[in-house]
Amino acid sequence: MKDTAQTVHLSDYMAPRWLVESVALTFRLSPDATRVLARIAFRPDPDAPQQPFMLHGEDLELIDARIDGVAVSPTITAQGLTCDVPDRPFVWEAEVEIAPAQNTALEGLYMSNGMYCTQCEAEGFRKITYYPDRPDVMGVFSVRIESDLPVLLSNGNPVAQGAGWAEWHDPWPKPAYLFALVAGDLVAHSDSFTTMDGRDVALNLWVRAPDLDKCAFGMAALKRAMTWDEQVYGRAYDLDVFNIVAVDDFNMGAMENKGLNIFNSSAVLANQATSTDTDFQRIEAIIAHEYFHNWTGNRITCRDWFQLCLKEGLTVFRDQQFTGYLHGHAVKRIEDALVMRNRQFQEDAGPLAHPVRPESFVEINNFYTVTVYEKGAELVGMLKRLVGDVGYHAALDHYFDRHDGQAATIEDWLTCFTDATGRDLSQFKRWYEQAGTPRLTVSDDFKNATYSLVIRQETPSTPGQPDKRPLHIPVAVGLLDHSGAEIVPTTLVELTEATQTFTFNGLDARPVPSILRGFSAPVIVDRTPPDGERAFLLTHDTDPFNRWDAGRSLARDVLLDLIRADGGPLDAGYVDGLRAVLLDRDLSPAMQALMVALPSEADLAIALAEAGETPDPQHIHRVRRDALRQLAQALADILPDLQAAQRIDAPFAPDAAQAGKRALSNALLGLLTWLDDGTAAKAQFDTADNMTQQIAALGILLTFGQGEAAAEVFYDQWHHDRLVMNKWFAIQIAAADRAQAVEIATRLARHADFDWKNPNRFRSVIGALTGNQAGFHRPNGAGYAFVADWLIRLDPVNPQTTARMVSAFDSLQRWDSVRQAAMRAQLARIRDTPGLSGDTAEMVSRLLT
Ligand code: B3K
Ligand code: ZN
Repeated sequence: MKDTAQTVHLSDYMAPRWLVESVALTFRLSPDATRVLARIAFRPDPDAPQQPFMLHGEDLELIDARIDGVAVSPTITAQGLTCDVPDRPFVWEAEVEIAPAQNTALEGLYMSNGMYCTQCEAEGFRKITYYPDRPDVMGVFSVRIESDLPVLLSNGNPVAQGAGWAEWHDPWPKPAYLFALVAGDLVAHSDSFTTMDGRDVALNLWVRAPDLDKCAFGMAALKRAMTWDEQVYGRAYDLDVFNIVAVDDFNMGAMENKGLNIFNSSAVLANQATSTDTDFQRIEAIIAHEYFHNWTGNRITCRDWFQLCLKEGLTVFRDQQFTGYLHGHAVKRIEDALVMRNRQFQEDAGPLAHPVRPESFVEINNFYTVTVYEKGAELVGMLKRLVGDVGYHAALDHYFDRHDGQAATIEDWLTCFTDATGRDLSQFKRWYEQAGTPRLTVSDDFKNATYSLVIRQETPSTPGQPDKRPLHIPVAVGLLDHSGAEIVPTTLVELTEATQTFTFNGLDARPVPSILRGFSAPVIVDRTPPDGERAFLLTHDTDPFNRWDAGRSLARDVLLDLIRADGGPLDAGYVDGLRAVLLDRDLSPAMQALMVALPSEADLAIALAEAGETPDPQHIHRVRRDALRQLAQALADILPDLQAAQRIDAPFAPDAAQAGKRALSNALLGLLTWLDDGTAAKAQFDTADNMTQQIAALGILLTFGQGEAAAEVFYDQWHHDRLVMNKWFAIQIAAADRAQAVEIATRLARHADFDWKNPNRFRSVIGALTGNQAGFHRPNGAGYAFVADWLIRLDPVNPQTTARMVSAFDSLQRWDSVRQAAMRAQLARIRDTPGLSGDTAEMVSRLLT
């Protein structure tokens, strides 16, 4: 345990004096007394500044230490150990004892259902042995595992095995955070892949025997990802085996350990009966993401943890491209923009705001955020727009050629773009350094056949960054005439000044502008469109993203008006627009499903707060529900036929075309339920042969207060399946009426199947309540108290998952003074808990400042 929280600063970076040539580890596995023997060949880097020899280590019992075979007595500190060493290459040997069965934090070596597994990123390797646990120290690892368990895995290629032991060797130098070990009673779903360089790779997905029927989709997704990375980035796999292991107890989605990816079972196991289309898409994306890390993260890693976005932003961007290729780029862009607007913009606007490359941290695990990941990916996308596709791939080729085998920085990355394209990116670099979401205020004018757009940019201050400088922002613009024809196709204008004017000459009439096409930059556009413009764009915009966005912003304004007026009739123009969308045969069902979805309750609260008003979550919930009722009644004549038209007669496939139809069908079913008293939803629940339709029907019935019996049937059907049970817990809370959500969560937290030490199950109950806005933000503070109670209980067991969920309080500035005070009181209660972890303490203190 770290006893004093220390802030680490980017500006303090110092190159390591002691480099690792090779590491040989032996594990003698035992639940309460595992012995780890390490033999590490160190050499001094003559170019690095002199520093005392220090190895990180936490919760280790040192049995024995030697240098070049001679016993030494290092000084043990809270962070590790120091020792006098010769100023020349030497061999360090140490034996330590650890207790994986007692490791509930799920970081380092731990146990899950009788199997051993590891999670080392970011700083978990120091809980396994004493080591320079920093990403710029890369070594070649050999591993021997001794255990009676049948399957013994580590990184790299298998070398030899016998009864009770196995040896592995990873030829690629790597930082310790990519180390992994698994030992368990597992079976493999196996396949193979031949790379473009002719290497035959054995592929294995290791699971517990009852899960073998949930492996085929993940394996197929892996092969699609391997092919795509060869075709699009020219990157092939570089070992003889690629192993994936599914683990039930895992703090996040998955981990890209070299040659041995470890996955939360919810992020890899799937089949038609137990998984929704959303699960399939998420699994495909995560498998691709971890696989893509093999180049962007593993072959080229990060110099230090401040550079986290170097691997995460780029790898998210790559997995977004991959999903877009499989599921349609327009639909994917909308999904990604929703994540940015609903989650990242909120982080950027609240007390947890930080730059994509943070400048300081206490606990790096608290910075695996939507800002580092998703905004980090947006920065890659902007670079690509600025330099074009050819420039982008030239820059990436430079990056892979120059930095292979290195631990790199954002400076290295940007230099590759400059060298490949000649573009000066010094102003663009501010995106990495400056937190907050830029707001573009746009006005326009038409005179003498010239249309001008005046764009002003402003980034609000964020914690620690009161003053912001102008950013280099790519804004994609198109102009339409009044018949909907495109008179200026998508054009990229580059905003670099605080205010800039862009002109388009030789136009016959004032055009209709379509601004920020494809969501070309992660910014907020502030513009009051003339009456009718959004309805026009909803019907005519040739850019699918902006077409959707026009409908979305229209819907938001319609709902905001209703909220302010405390109800009333739904705007007829909006209803007509939606009707046209639903009847438009040129739109895909997936796109129609996105367009028919109303802005979420959180969306509406955010919009009100942005307008300087104080949202009332219960009121928003009521008005939005009434809007849905009105929409259903207004579209009553077309809903049944439309829904019937989405029927799929072909056998189930988790592909984009079928998923789009099911998404639209379920959206329509939600509306139909206002009209048929749940008959169609009940029928769908009873007859569904796939989880997408079964759980959607259950959710709808629960929303209408008719789901109790169905929830029981569902439990009887699925209580043996832990992944489906996570859904069962979560949906009852997510769909609960505002007045009952806390009570339902309280009841479910007493359920015999609520295993709160399992992060997935904890998130399914406690996390689900934080996602039910009207339920969590009850004015009496019961939601806050319930969540705080559980966070206080979980913290000593699993600080990482606790700290992550504390961010549910991030929205506090949005609410009225009573709710704010109640939220602060609960945060203070967490803060004052004796023995609180450093992880949670950092989050709470950032929220309370
Ligand atoms: N790199 C891991 C995340 C590790 C999180 C450590 N707290 C998964 C990923 O982004 O691929
Ligand atoms: Zn990642």
